[in-house]
Order: sequence, then structure tokens, then C-alpha cells
Amino acid sequence: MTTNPSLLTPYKNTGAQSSSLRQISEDAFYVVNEVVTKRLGHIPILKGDLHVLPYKVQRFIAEKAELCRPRGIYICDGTHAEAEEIKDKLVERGMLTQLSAYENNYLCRTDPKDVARVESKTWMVTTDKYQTVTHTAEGVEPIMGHWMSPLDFGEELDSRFPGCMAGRTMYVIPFSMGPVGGRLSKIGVQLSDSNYVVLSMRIMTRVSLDVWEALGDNDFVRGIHSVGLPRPVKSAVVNHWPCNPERVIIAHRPAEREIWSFGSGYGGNSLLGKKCFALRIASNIARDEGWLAEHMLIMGVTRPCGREHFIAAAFPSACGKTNLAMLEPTLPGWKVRCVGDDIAWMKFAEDGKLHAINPEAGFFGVAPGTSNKTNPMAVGTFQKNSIFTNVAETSEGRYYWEGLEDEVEGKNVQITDWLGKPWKLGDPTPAAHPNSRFCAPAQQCPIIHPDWESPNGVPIDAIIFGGRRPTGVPLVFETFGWEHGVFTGASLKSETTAAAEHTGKQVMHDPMAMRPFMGYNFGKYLDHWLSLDKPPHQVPKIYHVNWFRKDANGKFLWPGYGDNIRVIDWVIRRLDGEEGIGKDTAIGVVPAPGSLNLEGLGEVNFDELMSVPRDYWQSDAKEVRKFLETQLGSDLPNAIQEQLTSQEKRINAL
Ligand code: OXD
Ligand code: MN
Repeated sequence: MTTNPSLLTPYKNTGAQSSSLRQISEDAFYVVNEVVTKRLGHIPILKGDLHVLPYKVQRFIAEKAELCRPRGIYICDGTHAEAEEIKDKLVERGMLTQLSAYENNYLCRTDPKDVARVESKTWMVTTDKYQTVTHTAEGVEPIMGHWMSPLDFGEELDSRFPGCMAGRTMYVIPFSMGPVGGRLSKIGVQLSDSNYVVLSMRIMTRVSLDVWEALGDNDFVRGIHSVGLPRPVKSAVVNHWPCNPERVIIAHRPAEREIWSFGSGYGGNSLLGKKCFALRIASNIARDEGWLAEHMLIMGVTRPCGREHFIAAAFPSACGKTNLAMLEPTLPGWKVRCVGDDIAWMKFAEDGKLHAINPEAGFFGVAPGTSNKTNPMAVGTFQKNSIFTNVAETSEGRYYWEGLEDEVEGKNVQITDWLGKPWKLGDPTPAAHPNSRFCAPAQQCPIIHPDWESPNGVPIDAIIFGGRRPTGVPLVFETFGWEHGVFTGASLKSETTAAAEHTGKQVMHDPMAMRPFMGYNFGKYLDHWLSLDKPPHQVPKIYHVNWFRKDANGKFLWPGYGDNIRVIDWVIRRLDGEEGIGKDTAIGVVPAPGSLNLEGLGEVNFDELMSVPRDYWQSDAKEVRKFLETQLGSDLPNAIQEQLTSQEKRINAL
């Protein structure tokens, strides 16, 4: 099918030469509504009624259908019946297997080449490069933000998207991030040729016909996703999982609030509501509208006295955000309730406080390491209505992964690994892929907070940053104030994990735990954070934690998990202004000896756990200065520069 140029106008000022980016103008659409219908005439609407949708959505669908040329268009309604129909089809095709020991749980194995987010192929497309990246020093590659020019982007699209859905169905997924119609919520429409994506989006976001009504004439975030394998398929499809790993691209046009994703069906690459929308695009919207979109869990912590505090915490991927969000306190009388485990949208409300919502509706958590010992509440969440991707399976119809050894030991069960091969305890390769995931509805979490869907969010009392830091970094410290807290977040580092394509363990910078998700110039992002500390805002206190410090023999110094409540207890007592429990150090306030509740914990080397070794911090300070100066160059905010200098002085005086 050729494109009639009279129906199309170049899209704004970017990528004007790209046929993929050509858009039907609003005027033309009203005039040619019927023509568009005819043009789509040979692409049947398999489900739903295109003409009852908001005009902007109709145009969006028409343009992209014309570009991608699917065999039909399926407008999702998000209902249970729809999900059942799709699941049945996928089971029949072999893409999903029912895990018969549970209610409505399914296993999916991907092509082993499509198992994680691909940061090297994820881009922000802006006319001005420095909207995306900072002015780094000569020869230094920016690590926050990955820029592509609109011209190059247009070419990349044109070599992928035309006809990319041939022989497949284009699903139209209307979704809300946050409760439908909520004050802090936003609407998106994702087009996708993957039914696995439809099922997962239905868990991770609110997919429903109500979204159209809430949308009205307002704008929405556009997502275009294709597995990149039109039919007839010329290469072998592994595990019934179509993808095109060599041609992957995940690109964002923040000004247009648009996301294009090609070649991968996995997680953050394809569930566009998550990292692409709720972090990269939303951080742009948040900057424009004066709020924050962050890679943070949200938890409500109730003390034995009955008072509740809300905490938002940022950790890099696969560092235990889900475990902390669902912590089972080992201290008696404490209660933790989960609002969210991965993303927080936070806005100052009339009471002057920062209020947070979890824009997601489900958990897409790392499976290995999750067990009744480490996170019983997550286990409770995914006993039904969940999808497991790249985990192993037992002959009893159960999921299996590293960390569940006790549940199979001594039992006569056979295990099939994530690659579909027989596997037994002690085998040298892991049974489940290290980035295998559970995808489960948040409302099934036994400790989901009653206000988790409150449209006004919950008031945040403290923000915590943290990472995997095997040496030098104390269990917890309170920063000296907002600017020092922002500096501490900007200097955040962590050991790499399997959530992305990195190999080997190395301590990497991951500022604000946002490195892979930074939506615009990191210097401007820090400016935005710094600008929030003004009346009548009551900014939360900022802390840093490290559950992962090791002793000289490589043993963890802190038990972690449920015992992390002891750290939260100290944090909350600090918030309440309790005296005598803090000790000033060069990097912040650590617990004074005897101030952390260690009752019943056995032996803990408190001094080593809290120590701030001079040599370590001197070389760390040098490295952080080099990092901030070379990465941010002229974009480094003065306030951060000043914090850096004051921290160096304090460290040298140790
Ligand atoms: C995630 C991630 O999937 O951060 O949440 O990688
Ligand atoms: Mn995450």
C-alpha cells in the first residue's frame, strides 16, 4: 500500500523526511475521516469500534496501522474474558504453559537472546543533543541519557517499521498509569503486535475502556511496539517467542510524548508503561509540570504506637526494592504495607508535603532469590493470576528458581530449566535466568496498602537512596539537608546486576538509581530537584542505606531483609527528632553506638558496619569529583559543586 501524501503532513519539526513519522494533520483528519476509514478498509477491525474512540486516538491508530500494515486491529478492553481468550490462544500455540499447581499462573520462555533491558539500544531523540545529555568533558561519553538525532532516528524507523506487523494483529492497549482519572495519573495508548505484551500490560497497568472516557480531548502518551518479525517469518522462531534481537531499538521522543520500540518482547523493552513512560517520558512531563517521576518504591511503615510514616526509596535495578517494599518486620509490633515496588510519581500537595502514587498496577519482580524466607509477601502475591518469564518449572507444575532449593530438596521432582532442558540441583548452570521475572497484580499483595490507589497519593516523610556497596559505605546515614541529599543521590553507585546487559560485577555509578532511565539532561534534572526546596514545600529528609557491606572475609555484615526494619526504626526516630541517636561523620549522620535496636540479632559488628574509613572516602571523593565534573561539565549545578567541596573538606579532616 502506498501513502497518499495529501493525507499526511510532516510531523512537527523533527525527522521530517521520515515516512514513519508522517502524521495525518488534524484538519485533514476531520475532512478525510471517511477516507481514512476506507484506507484502513482492508485492515479489518477484529475487535472494538474505532469510530467511538477519541479522534486523536483514531488518527494515531490509522497512521500507525498504515505504516505497520498488520493483518487486523484489535482494540483491547482489558476484561478478564479478553485475557482468557488470549491466554488460551497462547497455550495452544506453545508460548505459555499453565503452571498447574496454582490458579491461573503461566510460564513463558523467551528466545534466550531476548532476556533483559538493552540499555545500549535505548535512545532519547531530541533536536538539541543537550536536552538529552550533559556537556561532558572532551572525549567523555555521557552515561546518563543516550542521544539520537531526529534525522538518524527517522532513518532507523524507516528501515524497521514499514510493514513490520505484516501477518500479525495490532493490539490497541488503552492504559492509565495511576488510578483512572486520578489527579496524578496519566494516560497512554500502546500499539503492539505481541499478545504476551497485552497480557502483561493488563497486569502492570490499568487497561480498561474507562480510559477512553477519562482521556476525552486530552493528550496521551503514544507507544508503538513491534516484535519486529513480520510474517512470513524468514528465520526460525525460538520458543514461539518472536523477536529480532539484532535490530532492537527503543526510542523516545519526549517532546512528542512518544515511544517507539522494535525487536524485543521483554520487560522494560516492551511493556512501555513502565520504564519508557513512567520514568523516561514522565520525568520530562514532571519537570515541565513541577513534580518528580522516580525509580523508587513506596512503603508505609507503622510503629507499635500506631503512627504511620511513608518512605520512598531509590535503588538500582535488582537491588531489593521489592523486598524492602514488602518487608516483614522482625521487630514486634511493626507493620509494613506496600504502596509500590519500582516507580513513584511525587508532587507537592496543598499541605506542603510531597505526595506519591505508584503509577503501576502490578509487580514485575526479579524471581531468583525470592522465597518464603526472603519475601513471603511477594510469594503470596504471585500464587495466582501471574505470568512467570524465564523461570524453571517442576514436574509438579510449580515454578522454580535459585533460592527455592529447600522446596525441592529431597523430593522426587524433575526440574526443567528456563531453556527447556532437564536440570537438577547442583548443576553448574542456573535453573532460572538471573533476570527471570514474576509479573503479578499488586492488589493480590497480602500487605498492599489500603491507600495504594488513592488518587492523591501518600505523604512522603523520607527518601532513601541505596545500592550494593561491598566496601566502605555504612549501613545507614542521614544527609545534612536537601542539597546534601541530592548530592548523595547524584553520587549513588552500585554493583551491577543482571537486570540489564552488563556482565561481571563492578561498582558503577547509578545517579538517583536513574542512570538507565534518565529522560533529559542530568544537570537540568538535578536543578529541578534542587529547585523544589522552597516554601511552602516541606521537603522530606534524605537518607542513604547499604545492606550489602562485607567484612574482610567477604561475609555480609548485616542480615538484611526483615531486619532492615531496625534501620527504618532509626530513620523514623530521627524524623521525630529523637536526641542522642546520631553521630556526625564526614558523609552524614550515622547511628550513635547503642542507638540501633539490635535486640535478638546475635553478633553484629556495629563499629565496622558504621565506620567511615578515611582512605576509602578520600579516594571515593576523588573519583566522585572526577565523575561529576567530567560527566556534567558546565551542567553541574553550583549547589552540587559546593556540596562536593564541603564533603571533601570534611573527609580530609577525618
Ligand atoms: C526493573 C528494572 O525491571 O529496574 O524494574 O530493571
Ligand atoms: Mn526497576
